[in-house]
Amino acid sequence: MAIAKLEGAARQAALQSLPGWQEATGRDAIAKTFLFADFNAAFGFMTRVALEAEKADHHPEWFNVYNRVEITLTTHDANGLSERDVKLATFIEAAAAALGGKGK
Ligand code: H2B
Repeated sequence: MAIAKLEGAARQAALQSLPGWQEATGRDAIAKTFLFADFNAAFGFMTRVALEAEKADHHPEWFNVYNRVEITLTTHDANGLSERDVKLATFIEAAAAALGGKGK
């Protein structure tokens, strides 16, 4: 299913509302790394994000080592960034804050 790419002023506004998220190099995606106190907190965070991702049918690309979670968001069905990534990133920000995560 085709989904609209996020472009122009709407894209700039969305990115400004997401502190610490960087445009990925070489692809149309955004990325952020979070650090937690320990694995328990990191995995608790990932669990919250996983349940939300499944509910929204929009899933992160991510990598975890102990207390670090590296996340990349893009919309495969748009071949780039879409409003769905902004929505998930906004949820991720709240979940990270709730679990004491800090952007790296
Ligand atoms: N996640 C992401 N990040 N992008 C997508 O385009 C996407 C997804 N599409 N999760 C969904 C699943 C799609 O493949 C299923 C069939 O709805």
